[in-house]
Amino acid sequence: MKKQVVLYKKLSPLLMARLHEQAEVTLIENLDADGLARLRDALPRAHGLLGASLKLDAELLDLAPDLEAIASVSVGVDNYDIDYLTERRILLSNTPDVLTETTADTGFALILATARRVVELANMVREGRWQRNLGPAHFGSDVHGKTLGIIGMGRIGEALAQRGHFGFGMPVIYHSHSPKPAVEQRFNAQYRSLGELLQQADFICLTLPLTAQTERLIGTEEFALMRPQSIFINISRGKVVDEAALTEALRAGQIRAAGLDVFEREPLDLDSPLLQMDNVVATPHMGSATHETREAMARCAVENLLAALAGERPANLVNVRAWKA
Ligand code: 8YV
Repeated sequence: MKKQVVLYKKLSPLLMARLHEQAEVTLIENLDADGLARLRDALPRAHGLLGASLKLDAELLDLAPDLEAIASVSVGVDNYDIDYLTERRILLSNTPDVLTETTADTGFALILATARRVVELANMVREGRWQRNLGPAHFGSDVHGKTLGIIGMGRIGEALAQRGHFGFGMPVIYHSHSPKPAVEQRFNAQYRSLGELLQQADFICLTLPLTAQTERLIGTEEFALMRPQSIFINISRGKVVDEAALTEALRAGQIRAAGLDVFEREPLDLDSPLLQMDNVVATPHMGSATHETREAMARCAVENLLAALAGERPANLVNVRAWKA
């Protein structure tokens, strides 16, 4: 008897075929009101779930008494109740390694776009406002040789350090829950307390997960430590930052600019004050969003799910305590 799998993220034909070999598949293509109703109708039959960007809380998952595994097409798992899943022995897996390089590329895209005012100046060309050679009013800031500060030295933080050190000759300083000797050796990176990093870095990049400990880690006090020429980059989760404090820091000139791929509420409201500022580059949570990487993530999630439904330990098990001894 094939297991019942509910997908709330569309997969490529190749991966759909892979799933159909092993499971009965219900696809919920959109998570609009109708899609969510269809998802709730499908949960009572579900043994496995696969998707991303949906908060799967106890209220919803109590509708799925036979659920064995959830495969998230993401590295972040802040939208899952890990304790609830572990208590129910539901195996949660994610897709950590396959998106590291692409997400770090996004981080550097934001560093360069924000420092060199790429969006603002490209729009000036597009709108016919390029009338003469650029003067100081339109100059950006250099990236090469500046101090790269990384908060959260995991896989993505390391990949960012690699780009800064080898690609742009940037001194790298970092803050993490513990020192990383291997990173220090590879990239001549130096550990700093959070306060020291905020005071010393020219680029301050958030690459840490959203947890109870990191929620609103960067707020009014932290922005006050930053230098007026510093540039703030967030490719982690919006809720790691107090967005009102960020807006005020930009308005007050406490920081020069911000490159943001994630926000407290997504999609970002069109009336957000962040969208009224030329020194803010805002992108739509595009961190891992390339054809190659999203297919690799989906492939990883499918294999994680099929392994779990076959009684095997998934390669990327998040809640290890849920795995039977
Ligand atoms: C996307 C991400 O949210 O992996 C994550 O945690 O934030 C991004 O890659 C995810 O891939 C949505 O499919």
